[in-house]
Amino acid sequence: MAIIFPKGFVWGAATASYQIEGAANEDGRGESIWDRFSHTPGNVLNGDTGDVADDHYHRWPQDVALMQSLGLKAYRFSIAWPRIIPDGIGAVNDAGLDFYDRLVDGLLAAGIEPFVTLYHWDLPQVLQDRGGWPNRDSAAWFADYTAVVSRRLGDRVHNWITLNEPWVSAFLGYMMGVHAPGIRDPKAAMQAAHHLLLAHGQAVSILRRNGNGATRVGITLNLTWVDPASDRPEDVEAARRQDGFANRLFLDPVFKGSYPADFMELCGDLAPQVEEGDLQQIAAPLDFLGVNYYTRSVVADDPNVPMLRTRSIQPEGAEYTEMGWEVYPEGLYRLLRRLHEDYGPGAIYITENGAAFADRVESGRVHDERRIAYLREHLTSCWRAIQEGVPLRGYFVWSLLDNFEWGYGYSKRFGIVYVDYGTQERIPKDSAFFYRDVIAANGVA
Ligand code: IFM
Repeated sequence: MAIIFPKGFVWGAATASYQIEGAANEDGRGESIWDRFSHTPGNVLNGDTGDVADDHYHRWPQDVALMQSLGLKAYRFSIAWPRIIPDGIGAVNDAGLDFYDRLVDGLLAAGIEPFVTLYHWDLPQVLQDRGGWPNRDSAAWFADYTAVVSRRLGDRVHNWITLNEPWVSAFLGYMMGVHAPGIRDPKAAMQAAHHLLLAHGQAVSILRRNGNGATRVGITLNLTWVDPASDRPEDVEAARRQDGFANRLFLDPVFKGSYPADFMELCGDLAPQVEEGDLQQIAAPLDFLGVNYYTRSVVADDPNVPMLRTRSIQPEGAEYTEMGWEVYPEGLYRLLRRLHEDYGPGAIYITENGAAFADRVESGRVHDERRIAYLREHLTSCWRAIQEGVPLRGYFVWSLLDNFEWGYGYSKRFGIVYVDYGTQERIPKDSAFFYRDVIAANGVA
């Protein structure tokens, strides 16, 4: 059966600044929390850093040509805040703005629509030294940065994503300490989550003001489908708690203007300080929701685990990626249906979906059959959701290129294009050719 997508469906690929750019010390770029974190021994596998990464800062024309050769209609990338305002606040570094200006022009000349993410985790280190996201001033810092970027690019960039995965910024960065800035403080993490959302809400009107009337604004959340490990009422309740933490903690304030009461009750003293008017700002109307989906979550009740009282289960017999994530395309279909029914965003984009596998180059080719199967199955889930009325308008594969996978360094390859880190050669994997054919056919054979 052929699966054909609606006319105008946006086919894209996504990346993020620190994961691909390199050129960490060039043209006035300041230090980010990921520079500091990755250069601190013990934080990143093999001591890898983003200093060079894919050298995209220098090779972007070649990368845009590669995108064009695949027929991409859109490209999602992020802006490195420390390139634009190296001290976090104050003086603007024109050379940083110039880089993104050239990239945007290059994309438009190639017929590729830019989708710009303002924050994909590279906070200027100086702002972390002032307390980072747990400091309420962070919302104002972000507003200033948003204004600078959108004044420069708002005439040509129509699609803006304020934040990428604020759940990860707050909880991996400030609670579990496995991401920059490496802090383990649950209370600070909850406050960071709130300030990230506030920063998002305040940025929305700035982006609209600096656009040319065609501006569309969204936020990207990492969302999951949560299943209980069994039908036991305790496990079903555990799944509800997990859903509160993983999904509703961000969806409810953005789309309903309130935090989920059941989750806030669980938080007790850890609940964030929320000021009068914050939630109205956070719930600023959006044009779209960006969804990053990789896997589902299966949980069991576990009274020994503080607060959430849940334990993750890895279902037996399932397929797992190199990240240890279960391949579960049905979860994407169910998630999309649920988002449509419970939150009704005007449009949804899959802003990330993809998988890491242990790719190998053989005679100049990378036969990544498992990635092709992963993509095919997840695209089928997207198509099913569209048939049932979900306003899914586009899909961005994660990722265009193999890149710096945060705490895992360069050990995990998510790209549809292989990167030889020794030579910086780009080798399109079989999945890139598969995706090229999907785009050309506007569907999956
Ligand atoms: O590489 C990351 C990306 O930066 C954010 N979303 C998940 C990806 C895979 O872990």
